[in-house]
Amino acid sequence: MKKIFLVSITALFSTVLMAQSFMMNPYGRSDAQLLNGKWNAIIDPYSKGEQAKYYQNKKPQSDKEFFEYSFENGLRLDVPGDFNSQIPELKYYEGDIWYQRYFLAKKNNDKRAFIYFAGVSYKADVWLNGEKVGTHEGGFTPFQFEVGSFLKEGKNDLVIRVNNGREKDRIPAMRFDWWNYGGILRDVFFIETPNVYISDYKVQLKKSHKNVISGYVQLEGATSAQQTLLSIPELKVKKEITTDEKGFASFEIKAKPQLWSPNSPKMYATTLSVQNNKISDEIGFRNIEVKGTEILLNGNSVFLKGVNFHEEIPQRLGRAYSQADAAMILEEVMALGCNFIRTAHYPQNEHIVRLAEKKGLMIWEEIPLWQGIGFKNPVVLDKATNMLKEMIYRDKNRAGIIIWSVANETRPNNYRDKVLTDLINLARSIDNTRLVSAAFDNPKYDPETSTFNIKDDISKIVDVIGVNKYMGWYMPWPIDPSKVKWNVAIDKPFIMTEFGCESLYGQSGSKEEAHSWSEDYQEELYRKNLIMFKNIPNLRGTSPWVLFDFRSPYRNHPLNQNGWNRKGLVSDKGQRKKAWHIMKHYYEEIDMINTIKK
Ligand code: GCB
Repeated sequence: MKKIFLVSITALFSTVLMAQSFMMNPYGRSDAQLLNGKWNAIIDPYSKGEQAKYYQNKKPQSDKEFFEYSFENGLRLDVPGDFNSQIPELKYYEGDIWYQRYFLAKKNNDKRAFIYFAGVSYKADVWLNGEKVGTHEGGFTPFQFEVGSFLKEGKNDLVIRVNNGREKDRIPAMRFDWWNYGGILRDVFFIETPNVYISDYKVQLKKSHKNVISGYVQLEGATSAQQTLLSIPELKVKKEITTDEKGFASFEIKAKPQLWSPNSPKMYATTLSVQNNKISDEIGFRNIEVKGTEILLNGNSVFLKGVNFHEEIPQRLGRAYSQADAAMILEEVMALGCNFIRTAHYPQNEHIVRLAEKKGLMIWEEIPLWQGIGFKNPVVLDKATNMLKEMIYRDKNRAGIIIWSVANETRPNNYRDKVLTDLINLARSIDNTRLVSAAFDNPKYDPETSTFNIKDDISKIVDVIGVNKYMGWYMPWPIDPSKVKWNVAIDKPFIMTEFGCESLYGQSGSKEEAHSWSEDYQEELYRKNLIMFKNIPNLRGTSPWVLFDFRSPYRNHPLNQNGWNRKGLVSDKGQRKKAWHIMKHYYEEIDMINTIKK
C-alpha cells in the first residue's frame, strides 16, 4: 500500500477565493435534475414582454379578461440549443425571446433549491412563479439562482427572457466574425441540496510538484466546523478535511499520481462528501510551466499541435451543446493529429472541455474580448472580470486546460492596456497553476530587416505569446516565405494561434491567386506558412484558423462565402480540404522528429 499522508491543511493554499456565482460541476451531483426538453416560447422583437408581464404567464379568469400573449399552443423551442437555428424566421434574429416551462418540485425545508444554467446567450432574466429571481450577463459561462423561497409544492412555472442583441458595452460588442447564436444554449438543471453542501472545490497538483495534490473545499451553509471527505480510491487517498466556520479548508496531500499527458491522459475518479452531500469528478494531475522559450508539460518540452474551432456544428447549423456534438468535433481534431485546441473565442460548453481532456488535448481557453471592445467604458472591465472569473471558476479542475487567454486582437492604448493588465493579474492571482496569454495580430513587418517585431506592452507580461498572422491572405508575402524572419517576444514561447485563408471546398483554381478562393490556393498558402515557421526561433505551437467553415454574417462574398467564413480545413459539410492534409503531415513530421529525439 502506498504511504499517503497529509502535509498540511493550514493556510498553505494561497489562491484567492472568488465570489461564488454558481456551484461547481452539476454533472457530478446526484441531486441535479435536468430541465432540458421542449420549452414554450414567445418571440418579442419590440421588448414588450416586461411591460405586459409575460413572466406572470396569466390565463383569463373571467369573461372580461384577456391577455395579448400566451405561452400555450405557440412556438416550442429545444433546450439546450440556440433559437436561431430552430426555425427559419429566427436565422438572424437578435432581440428578446421568452421561454417558459413547468417543472414539479416538493417544498422541503431541509433542502436548498437552485436553478442552474450552463450557458444562456447573451443576457438572461429569470422568473419563478411570477417572481424575479435574477439576471445574468455573458453568453458562455454558467450561473445559478437560489429559488427555495419562490418554490411551490407541485407545479412550478419557470420563465426566462433571453436577449442576444449586440451592444457597445457587451462582450463581444458590435461586430465580430462569427454568428453569436442566442438562446438557452446549454443544459439547465434544477438542483436540490442539503442545507450544507459542497459549492466549490479545487483538486490539482501543486505548482511545480509531482507528488503534492493541493486545493481547497468550500461548503455553503456551514456555520460550524464540518468533516469533508476527499476520496481518490485509485491513489488510496481518503482524507478527512475539517472546514472552518465559513465552510472553507485548504489542503495538501502527498500522493504519486500517474501524470496526465496527451499520450496518457490518466484521470482519477474523485469524490468529495460532507454529511449527505456528495459530488463526483474525474481529475487529472499535471504540471505546466514555461522555462525560457519552452513550454514544459510535467517537466518535458512540448510542441502544441493545435487547431481552432467555434462551438458550432456546421452540418446542423447551430451551436454544439451535447456530448455527441463534442464527440463529433473532437474526432475531427484527433484525426488531424492534434494535442492542443484553442476553443475560439469564448468558453465552450463543459462537454467539449471534459471530453477534450479525456482525449489528452491541452486546451487554450479564452474570454470573448475580440477586437472592437469598448475598453473606455468602466463597465466593460467589470464584465470582462466577471467572465474571466466565471471561466476559471468553472474549469479550474480540468488538467487539460493549460492556458487562460484574456483577449484576441485588441489594439494597444491606455484603456485597453489597463483592462488587459488587470485581467492578467487577476488570472494569475486566482490560479497560479496555468499559463496566461492573449492573441496578438499586431506584429509589424520591417522591410529593411525582413523581420516581424512587436511593440505592445501587454506582449511583455503574458507567459506565452499567441500571434495571429494571415500571411498570404490579409498580408501578401513581402518576400519569399523562407526569408521572412521573426523577432517577436523572443524570450518566451510563441504560438502561431491563427493563420490560414478562405477556400471553398471543391473549388479548383490558381495556387497563386487569392481571389480563386480555391483549395489549391489554400494548400499552397499552408505550405508557405509552414516554411516560414522554421524561422520563428521561439515557435512552440501552431493552431490554424480554423477546423470547420463556420457561419458569419461578416462574410458576404455571394458565391464563395454567403454568410460563411470559409477558412476551414474541413467544409461545412464535413469534407476535408487539401490544406488539411498539409497540416496533418506537418503534425506527423513533428511526432517523428520528437520520436527520433527520444
Ligand atoms: C482573426 C480572428 C478570427 C477571424 C479570422 C478571420 O484574426 O481572430 O476570429 O475569424 O481572423 O477569418 O479573419
